[in-house]
This record gives sequence, C-alpha cells and structure tokens, in this order.
Amino acid sequence: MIEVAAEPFAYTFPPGKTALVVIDMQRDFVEPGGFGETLGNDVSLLTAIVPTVRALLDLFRAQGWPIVHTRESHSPDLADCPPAKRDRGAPKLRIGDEGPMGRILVRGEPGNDIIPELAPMPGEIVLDKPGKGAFYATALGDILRLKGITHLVFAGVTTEVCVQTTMREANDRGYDCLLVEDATESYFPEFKQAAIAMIRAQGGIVGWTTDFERLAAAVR
Ligand code: C5J
Repeated sequence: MIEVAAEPFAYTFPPGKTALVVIDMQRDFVEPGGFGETLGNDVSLLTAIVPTVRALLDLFRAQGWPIVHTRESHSPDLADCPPAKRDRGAPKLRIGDEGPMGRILVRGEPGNDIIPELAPMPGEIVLDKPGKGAFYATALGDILRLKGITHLVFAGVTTEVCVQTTMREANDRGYDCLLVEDATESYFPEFKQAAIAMIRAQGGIVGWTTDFERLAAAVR
C-alpha cells in the first residue's frame, strides 16, 4: 500500500488496483467557442491546471497504472440528450448547434475531443458519457470491475459538476476516491473550494483530497 498525506486524513491505495480518472478535459470546456463558453463562462480559468493534469498523467504512465479519460458527449442524433438538458437556460448555442469547433458537445466533433496537451495514449480508456457522472449510461463500472480496480484518483473539470458527480457515484459503489486539488478546476473558484470542502467533510464522506506534489512524493 502507498500512503499519501491528504485531507481529512492519510489516503492509502494499492498500486495495482488504482486508476486515474481524468474528467472531461475537452476543447468544449477549456477552449473558446465550446460548450463551456456558450453557457457564459470564462474558459481561460480552466487552462491553469493543464500542466498539473499532464504531470499526473505522466506519473501514472511511468508506473504503468490504468488511466481513464472521460468526454461529456452526445450522439449526433441527440437521442441520448434529455430535452431538459438541451433546452434549459439561454446559452448562446445549444447542445447540437453548429459552433466554431463543430456541433456543441456532439461525439466526433473537433470541439468534443480531449485537448491535445492531454491526448490519451494507446491502451488508455476513453469513455464517452452523456451525463455529468461517468457511471451513468456507460460501461465504466464493468470496465473497472474487470480490471480489479478498488481505488480511484480524480482530476479534470469542472470540480463541482462532473468531477464531484462522478466521485459521488464512485463512492456509492464502494471505491475509495482521492481528488487532486490542483488538477481540477471550476469556472467558479468559490464552487471549487466548496466542492473540495464537501468531499472531505464529515470524515471524508465522499473521499479524500490532496495536491499533486504530495501524491507524487508518495509514489516516487
Ligand atoms: C459541466 C462538466 N460543467 N464536465 N460539465 O457541464 O463538468
């Protein structure tokens, strides 16, 4: 077991049974002209974590540990997009509309891909998910079970939406979850801090949090 200094107390994980899950580091969320910006967000806030997410990927790659990349995406006919999700609010462009990087949040479009700096390597799992949580309507549970995974380390965007939702889903399924604080970001800094506080409150009710350096120090 490897022990990492973390909050609310040390996180221990078995190296062979631990996967990194990088949530939705897609052009649609990180670059101008994508889904995130159509909702009125300042996407430049998210780019700050890219080097840390890359370092985390490199750490797991160097150990040969499993990596899952997720993409929030819908099929071109939008059959997996609830009307409530598409119709809500007053975005500049809605899911499925044509934007500068192709159709917003649609699978296979340039904007829906993971940013080039964090591109998946051969052998890493790329999971398309229609919801905020990565377990909903995907094979993630089966994939992790077949690999014997019991512990999950999380990075990606946005902290309080897809990252936290997936951590909660994973926690309910019995996984011990660790969030790397400087490898996750939100369009709303106060929401990021609130999500971190919620995750580790009450003795780690959803999981643990740490930072990249403490995780790397424990692994090296
Ligand atoms: C959002 C996500 N924020 N990946 N998606 O709509 O967090």
